[in-house]
Amino acid sequence: MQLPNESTTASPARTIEPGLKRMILIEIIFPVVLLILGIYHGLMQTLYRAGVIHREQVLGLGYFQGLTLHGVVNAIVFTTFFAVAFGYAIVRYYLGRPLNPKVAWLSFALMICGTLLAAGAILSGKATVLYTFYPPLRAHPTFYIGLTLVVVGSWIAFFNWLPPYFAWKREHLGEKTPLAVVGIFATFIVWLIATIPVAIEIIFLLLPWSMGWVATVNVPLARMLFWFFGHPLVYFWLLPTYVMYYTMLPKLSGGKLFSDFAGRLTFLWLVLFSAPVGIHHQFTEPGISTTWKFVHAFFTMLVAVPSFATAFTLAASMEYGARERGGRGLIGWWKKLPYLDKDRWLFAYFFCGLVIFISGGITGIINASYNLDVVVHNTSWLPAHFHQTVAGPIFLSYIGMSLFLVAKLTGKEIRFPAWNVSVPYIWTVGIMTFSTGLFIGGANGEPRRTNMGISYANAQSNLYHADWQVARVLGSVGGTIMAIAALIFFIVFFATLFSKAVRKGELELIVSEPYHDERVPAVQSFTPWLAGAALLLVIAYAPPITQTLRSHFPGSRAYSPDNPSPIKIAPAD
Ligand code: HAS
Repeated sequence: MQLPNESTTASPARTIEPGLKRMILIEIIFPVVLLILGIYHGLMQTLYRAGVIHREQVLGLGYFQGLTLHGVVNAIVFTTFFAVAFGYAIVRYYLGRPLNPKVAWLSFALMICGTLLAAGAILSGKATVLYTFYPPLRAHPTFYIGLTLVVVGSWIAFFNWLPPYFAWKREHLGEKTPLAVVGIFATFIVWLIATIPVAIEIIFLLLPWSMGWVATVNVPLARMLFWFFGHPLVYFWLLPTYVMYYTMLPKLSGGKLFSDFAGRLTFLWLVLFSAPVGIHHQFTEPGISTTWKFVHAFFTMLVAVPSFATAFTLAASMEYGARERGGRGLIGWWKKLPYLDKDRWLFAYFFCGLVIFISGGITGIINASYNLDVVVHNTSWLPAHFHQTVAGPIFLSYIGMSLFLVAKLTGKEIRFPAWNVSVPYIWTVGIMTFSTGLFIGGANGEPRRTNMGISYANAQSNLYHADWQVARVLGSVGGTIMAIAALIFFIVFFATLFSKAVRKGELELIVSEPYHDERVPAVQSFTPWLAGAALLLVIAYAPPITQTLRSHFPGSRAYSPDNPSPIKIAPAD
């Protein structure tokens, strides 16, 4: 990507170690290949749910098996690999120091092995537990071990970034840490906070049960530990996107980041509030008192604050850029943004994500409003909300940046540039249509995670629901448009990857200068925010976990999604 007429702010490319370059490339290409499988199963979901398919399985893979693949590949594997690869690029680029290659390859090997183990378990039908894998659905031990290896591998990558970071700090006493580095460190701090409870869940509850060492599992405790992980997980996904939005989007718009302080505050605020909110996924569950549900609802409102700040900061940054490019008037400056500029194509990927996120964010606030959530919980409203977040800004920025890094690191030109710039727009049309259908259906009681092709969307079935027809049609049309956008992306991505190099492959990032470069001491150090996060976690989770441990819930035996009776077969089968 060239940035014409921007010589004053052009960012230098870095020649990096060939081993690190190869590793970043594989960490991007491997999950993009898996994404083909993940997205195929997304399309199949919409077809089952619309009643286009009236079967329990297609090509030997069942509905719930496909849904598990869709969620695990897209939401866990693709995101974690991307965050690690992007983290390596940010740390190496901004801190300018080589990283320990042995540690990097160890992390890489663990993540690849873990993914293969988990994928094997899902494909062989032994881990049909959906991406939330909460009991009493039980997976084969290799699924849990595989996921654990992916997580441990990603931790090791983060630990590998600490020595160069501390060395940089020692050499640059009194200087501000680059904003992108603060963002990527915030990402992995949130990840560490998130993954500790899920590690406890897997090691102490799920694995012993899955190995057959214990007959039953404590479901309420497992679910609470899962959501202790599950909500910070979504900010682990969001933070790399915010790093791109704050450090690259302003420059792509032709200008500067309106406020450096807003970026730092957003990253650190998410460290503080991303975890003590998990019970907002459990508003309807018994065994948790309303007091703690209310406390988590309150904290959830606070976790949305930095996203509001982000909306205003990015709008101001884009306005500044557009006015620098000749934009005039109260509204007229919007016309000067590079929506279809083939050289600044990444702008389109970021901008479309922002547009989708307006509705994804507002529906999040609806979910968080405790009593409103009772109406939408476990309906198709939920996948509509989370596709407008994770499959909106996050997916578009991740695939855009994957293509950008691959092109830069291999020295290739983007192939089919006009198609490339159309991808985010087609995707946006698709996802808005798809989620409108799911929102309408959800508000009318249409359930999520249901093979409606054999029930509510099957005119031959007693359960047939004619009044969900509009929702079904919109959902499947939108899903098909999304699949078309993804197909075009894959063509561009692989055509670029397999084309001839036209220059030396280097690490190059887009770097925005700040317009207001404030120096606010409160956002110069992680320490007070980490202490605050620890305190909030104790306040938000110690009482409900104690409550759950003291309750006398009977343990549950294992179930599979297609049978209402517990599984009778030997434990680890
Ligand atoms: Fe959520 C459920 C609440 C954000 C993901 N969420 C989920 C699930 C997922 C998920 C995956 O309180 C389902 C899990 C499952 O399988 O059960 N969510 C929120 C709230 C926010 C929020 C309050 N969620 C996210 C993000 C996600 C994500 C981000 C992925 C990364 N969510 C909930 C709740 C539930 C839930 C409940 C459980 C419900 C239930 O019943 O189970 C907030 O963080 C959102 C704040 C965002 C904003 C938007 C700011 C807008 C911006 C764009 C500006 C645009 C510009 C362009 C500048 C306030 C930044 C302008 C251009 C023009 C043309 C105008």
